[in-house]
Amino acid sequence: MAPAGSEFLRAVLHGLAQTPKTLPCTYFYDATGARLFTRICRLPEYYLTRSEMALLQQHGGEIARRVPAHVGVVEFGSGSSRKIDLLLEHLDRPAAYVPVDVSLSCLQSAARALRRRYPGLLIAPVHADFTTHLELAQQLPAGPKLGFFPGSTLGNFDPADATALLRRFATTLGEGCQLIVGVDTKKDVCRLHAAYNDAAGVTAAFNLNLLRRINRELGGTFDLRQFVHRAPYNRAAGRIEMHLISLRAQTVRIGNAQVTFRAGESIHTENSYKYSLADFTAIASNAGLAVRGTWIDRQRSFSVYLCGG
Ligand code: AVJ
Repeated sequence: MAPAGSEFLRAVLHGLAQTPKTLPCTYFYDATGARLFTRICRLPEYYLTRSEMALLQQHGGEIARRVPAHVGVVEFGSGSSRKIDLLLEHLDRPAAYVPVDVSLSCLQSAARALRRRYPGLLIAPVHADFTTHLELAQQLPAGPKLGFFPGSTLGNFDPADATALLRRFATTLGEGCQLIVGVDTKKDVCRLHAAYNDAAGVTAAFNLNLLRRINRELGGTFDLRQFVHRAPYNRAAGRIEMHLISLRAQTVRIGNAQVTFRAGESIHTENSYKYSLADFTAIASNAGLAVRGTWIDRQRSFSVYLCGG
């Protein structure tokens, strides 16, 4: 098998050869990036995590009652697994919990904590990128399956990819599965903008850390002072876009390759799509899933959907 680093190199060189330049947002989450993301989740401006936790706290029991007993739970992009508790505590004798994540350190510490808290529950972590084809049959006992995809991670995918991803989750989970998806809502642009342009600059550091990671892991020569974070809302597309803007004309080396930037040129690092109820229902239905339950808080800050095949 090729070392994981060469896949990163290939993705980076591919993205930076595009017009406009892009970098894949999956690579935000090295150890530093994961730590910065945890700090983002605690920012006063970043309402997403708090709103979703509150929804799950408030409605976890009601959601769990719609799920059969002995369900095998798969969480796609589980990170620190801090939300699954709000379901596990209400589910009727779940058969297994399978966290899937690219960060091995997150996965291991989450599994350790969950094993302590639920000594009777089979915890079977899978170190993988959830966007790739997943074979979970060995991890999961026979019986009904529940997918869990919180945090508005779906927002990272454009509508066509989001549809394909949900369809793939349903295939992985199998006939008769259910899927809980948490997505951010369309709302006042000022609130959206503040959440991705926080006063403390943590989101900027998170975005710039991608360049730091390229420097460290791929022998890059990015000067982090020569790029700035921008995160505008693209109203037509219904998404926040994260960019790194080159402050001047410059050439950067990455291993043996060279990449040149114009002054003001952007690297588009992330999309974060926002969903109305109609937007989400359309994506789910194109993926062959029906929306069976919808939970939205009073301020309409965030939404949680229960889908079924
Ligand atoms: C983890 C993809 C949901 O889009 O809000 C946070 C990532 N980027 N601040 C999001 C993120 C900038 C986050 N997701």
